Amino acid sequence: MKKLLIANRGEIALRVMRTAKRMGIATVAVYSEADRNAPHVRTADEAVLLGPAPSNQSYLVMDKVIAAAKQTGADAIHPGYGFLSENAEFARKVEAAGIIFVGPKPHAIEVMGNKLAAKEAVADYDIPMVPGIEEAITDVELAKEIGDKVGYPILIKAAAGGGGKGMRVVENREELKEQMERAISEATSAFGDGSVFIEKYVTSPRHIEIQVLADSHGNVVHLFERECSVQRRHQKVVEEAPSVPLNLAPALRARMGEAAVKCAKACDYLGAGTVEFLLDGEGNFYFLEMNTRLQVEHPVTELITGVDLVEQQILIARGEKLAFQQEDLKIRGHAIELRVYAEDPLNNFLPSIGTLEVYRLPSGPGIRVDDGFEEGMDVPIYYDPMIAKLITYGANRGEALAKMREAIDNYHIKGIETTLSFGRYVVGHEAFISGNFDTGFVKNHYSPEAILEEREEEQRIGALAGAMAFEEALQQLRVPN
Ligand code: MV4
Repeated sequence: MKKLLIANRGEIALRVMRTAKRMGIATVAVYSEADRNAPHVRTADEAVLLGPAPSNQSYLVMDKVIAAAKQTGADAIHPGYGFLSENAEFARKVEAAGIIFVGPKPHAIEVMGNKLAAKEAVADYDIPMVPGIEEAITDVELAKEIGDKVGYPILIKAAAGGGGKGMRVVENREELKEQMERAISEATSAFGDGSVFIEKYVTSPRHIEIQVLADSHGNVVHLFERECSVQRRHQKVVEEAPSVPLNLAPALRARMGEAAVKCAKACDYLGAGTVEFLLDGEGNFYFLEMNTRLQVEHPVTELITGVDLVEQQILIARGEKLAFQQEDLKIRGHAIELRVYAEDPLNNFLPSIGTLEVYRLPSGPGIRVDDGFEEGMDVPIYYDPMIAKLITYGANRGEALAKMREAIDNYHIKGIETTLSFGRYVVGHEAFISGNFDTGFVKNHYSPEAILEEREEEQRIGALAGAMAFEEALQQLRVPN
């Protein structure tokens, strides 16, 4: 691999380039008209314009991306996350063009892209799954039988869904018919595939995911867990590694890690992937789905393991053997990531567009910022609203948390609203600090008033401090020495 095209934009394009450059690999950026002046374009050795701003005319056009690789002589393509990263057809086209796809084989992407196919693939591997059915269902009478068997509440999920899209909770038998008809019609219009299936609804679970790496020589390892329970409408807000409950239960951690490795083996996985589980209050865990890409929150795993996941992706894509085994991997310290979105937490998280009039980063030991913006830039409306990831590291969770609070306070953004204040509220909340929280955290603990109250409190303290300093200054004036 001599020249890598990064089929993405923003922070993840820069993140991939950083490692490629360190490995002596030349980089090619692709960009849309809205991203002409974006840092990822300037950072790359070469850049190719794909087309107009909307992603369906630029970053999502497979043939344009592949043509850009051919034109520049790139011998590999890294898809990042989002866009074409979990598109089996794209992976197939890249391979057919004689270019290395830095990611799994099309087959694994396809299998894991369908939740029912995924369950079927891992069924023989002794991986715990939520009670329910493993096939598409349309018959309401049959659904009622299943509901009675597993017990209410139940959850109807779309086979082609994922990330929470197309899910419906059914509280009792009487609601089932109506909810099922809705779920089928929603899935048909959203995914062009009306297949739905049923699971028992696990109430108040934690969302724990396990990072895996698989090489082309049959070696698979896991790199422990990430705790991703703090989400707002299926959008992650804060992620951390390791997870508090798994720190208290090393045997459970080992079992979850082994289950994740089995998932990777079940679909003949290659590269970096993530297996999602639900963990209930009794220490039961259940397979949810496998994400066949590098994830947004991968840095927390990098910080606690010392492994550069992009480097591993590249080495694996080159056909090299993993240089370490499971026993070589250890958790060291604690890492927390806060996603900074251009959204207004005081106004129902509405996208906030505009110019970054002030954009100053926190820095220092234990602080990492992965971003794709600079002071003076506009935040375009066409793409994901995430502008940065603020990641902190400490010897333990308390230190990582203290660093996070300090880093948020030293992150200065003016010109747009961001979710920094929301993040500050989360990491200062007693439930988050205690580690005793689940996927209901935001719903149970957040309201815009909570941020406003915190702000007023800060202002009161600020005013008080000012008044005290003034008094002190007066005293000094009165008592000459
Ligand atoms: C569930 C569940 C409870 N029971 N499945 C949401 C994302 C998708 N990957 C699966 N999701 C869930 N599946 C059963 N049987 C609860 C969720 C869920 C959730 C999962 C992870 C993180 C946040 C969540 C928020 C609401 C619901």
